[in-house]
Amino acid sequence: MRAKARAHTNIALIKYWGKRDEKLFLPTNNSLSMTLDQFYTETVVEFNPDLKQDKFILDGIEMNPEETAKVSRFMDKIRRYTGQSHYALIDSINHVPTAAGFASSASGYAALAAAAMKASGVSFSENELSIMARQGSGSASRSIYGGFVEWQKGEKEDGSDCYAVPILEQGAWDLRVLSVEVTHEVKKVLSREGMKRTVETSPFFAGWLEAVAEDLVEAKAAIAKRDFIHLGETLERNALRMHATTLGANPPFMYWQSSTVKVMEAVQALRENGIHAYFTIDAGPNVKVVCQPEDEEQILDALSELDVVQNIYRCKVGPGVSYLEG
Ligand code: 2P0
Repeated sequence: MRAKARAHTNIALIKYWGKRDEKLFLPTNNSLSMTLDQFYTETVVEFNPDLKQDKFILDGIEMNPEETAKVSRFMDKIRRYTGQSHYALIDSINHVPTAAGFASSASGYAALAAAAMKASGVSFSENELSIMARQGSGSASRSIYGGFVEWQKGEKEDGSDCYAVPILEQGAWDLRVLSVEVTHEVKKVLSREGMKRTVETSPFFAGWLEAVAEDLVEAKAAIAKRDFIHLGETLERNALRMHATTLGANPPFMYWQSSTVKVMEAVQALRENGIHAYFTIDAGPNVKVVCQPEDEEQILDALSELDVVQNIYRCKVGPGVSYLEG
């Protein structure tokens, strides 16, 4: 009736951008990510027959009814799937700098799904776990696994073939990600809303779907060969293509700030000097720079000198979900 799980965040190298079914969290395209070692969530779930409703504690603070209701709707999905009938105490600690604009929904829902499934007492496969996590937040489906992970969009309407699969294990390729924080501000257009608006109104979305399918093939080939330049060129191009769709939306929107562009220019300048660094950007202004271990220090030094940079977090490839005592 009680279980504790840890899950790490992930960074998409090929982006999830668009849903074909909002209720079931079914994406329009496959995506591919690298799990990160530095940022993670630990969650305890305890089903308790004495509780009259779910209770949600985040970082030691009991959450308000609105936040609790969000998590409770997810717990209802777990209860329906597992046959568990009791309400639960959910106690979660986020080791993710959310105030700095880093998303915790991937690690958050992956850890919650894992702890809740385990606590329910039923046996379940990793596919089933990925499917459950997906229904909290799409990118959480990928955080079940460490290393490099592909989330397959599947074909079925019920989402039963829509889950993540590991494509390269954590220790198989040592890449680094520098998470470059340029602002603490909360984003203006949330990713869920931005995705929806883009699908519904951007004439560039059709082009995105065509491009992302090609980028995925390139990225997988590059990972299979451990060809960093090929992967870097592909991931940077894919991020730019995703962001291009938002400019075509109605009303249009943009996640970048001038500071974002400064970091992008600095990365391009490093490349002109023969250093292999490539950027990717999610639904916000901060930038992630992907590189190989031998270039990390030099890239860190160069980016640290930019006046727009507030903080740089250094990440390696991280592990998948683990279950903990306590
Ligand atoms: C990704 N993003 O692949 C993409 C790239 C943002 C840009 O996954 O609505 O929080 O909960 O499924 O997973 C952010 O979207 O969206 C995201 P929901 P989620 O990482």
